[in-house]
Amino acid sequence: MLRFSAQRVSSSSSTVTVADVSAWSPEPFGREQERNTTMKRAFITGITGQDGLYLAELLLSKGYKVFGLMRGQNNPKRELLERVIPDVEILTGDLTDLSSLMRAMSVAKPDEFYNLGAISFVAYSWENAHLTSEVTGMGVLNALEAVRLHTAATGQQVRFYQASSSEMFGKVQTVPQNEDTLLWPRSPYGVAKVYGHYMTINYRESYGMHASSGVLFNHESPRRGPEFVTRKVTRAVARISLGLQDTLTLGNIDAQRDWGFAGDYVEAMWLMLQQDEPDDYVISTGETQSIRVLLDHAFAAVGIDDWTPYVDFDEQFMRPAEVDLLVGDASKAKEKLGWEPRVKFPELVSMMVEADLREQKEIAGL
Ligand code: NDP
Ligand code: GDR
Repeated sequence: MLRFSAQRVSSSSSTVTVADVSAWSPEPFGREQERNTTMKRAFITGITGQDGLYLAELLLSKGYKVFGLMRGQNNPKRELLERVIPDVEILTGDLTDLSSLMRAMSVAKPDEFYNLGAISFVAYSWENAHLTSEVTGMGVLNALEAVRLHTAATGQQVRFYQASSSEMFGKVQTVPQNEDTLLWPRSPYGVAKVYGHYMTINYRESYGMHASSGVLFNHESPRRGPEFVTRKVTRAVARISLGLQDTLTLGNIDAQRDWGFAGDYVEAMWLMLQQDEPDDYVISTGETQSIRVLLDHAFAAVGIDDWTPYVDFDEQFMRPAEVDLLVGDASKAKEKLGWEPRVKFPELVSMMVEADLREQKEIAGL
């Protein structure tokens, strides 16, 4: 194994605590829009994921009746859903099974359909390219078809949100990236997302569907899956500081991402579906950081200034093709939706380290 050398970039003190995370409650962006949503019905695929949980909480807080699609006959996350969002009605189904989506639609009868379900781990998509194409790509077609067929059968109009991704920009053709930037995906996941993105636009143009696509840049939280780099780092830092782990092994720490807070980003999803006209929007902070800077902030949060003794390199975490520099321009979302990110990167990292410290102490009985 190789050890990284640090390129020191300023770190900042923590300003957001775990208490702030649990106390996070959305300040509405548009009070007028909020008043009009009483008793609306929403259907969310990907309800067990990071965004599904935050979005369900947001919609419940606005008075929605929320339905969530959960896959598998014994999904281990059912207990989490029942504990965190007990008011959500869970329906079983799978994005690869159109008839299951149709059945769920007939129960949920949603005014709004949020398609968040996907195989979302980019690194995994090279090893499971076909499956990723089926779920993350063709799954969008199934979701759109479920909406189209439901509307044809019942006359109910359903607004549709597709979770598109900055990964579609891949080998970036302009910096920063906006809604007009040429898409050049660099992973099977990115290619599948491009398919879903254009299929969403096609259904809007072909059938007049209120279908919007949010091109979201990376967004993180204490609920982020531990396979993603931010959570992998914050969890390891918590464990290292508690003496539960010696080192952390990473791949390309020079990659740069535009990282925001998931709680902010689900508000943008909701705002898109409150507009009279469907459209596509980039959602980002406009600031990019390398993984080196992430390491600076995360280790600083536990009082460690020099992280080099704790961080190793392993080739297995390198990707066949990398997305080197992502930074978004969300000015359209700011202008048309009135949306802006609220949590800054240093606060986000502190929030995640704090949450992981608490979780690791609990697990270890400390
Ligand atoms: P997660 O990986 O946390 O959640 C993915 C969800 O998809 C899980 O609920 C998972 O269910 C579900 N899922 C997987 N396979 C299927 C399937 N075959 N049928 C139905 N559901 C399935 O992702 P996030 O919450 O972070 O992201 C939400 C969406 O936004 C995804 O589409 C992602 O690609 C996209 N996105 C995310 C960004 C981010 O930075 N977080 C940025 C841009 C886009 P299970 O728990 O059972 O596996
Ligand atoms: P990403 O997120 O691929 O941008 O996709 P991830 O956190 O996995 O990787 C970000 C960058 O970190 C580099 N990296 C490592 N990544 C992981 N996971 N593990 C490591 O050990 C490691 N070392 C370095 C990666 O090479 C990469 O450059 C996320 C997902 O949520 C997608 O679903 C979403 O569409 C995009 O964000 C926007």
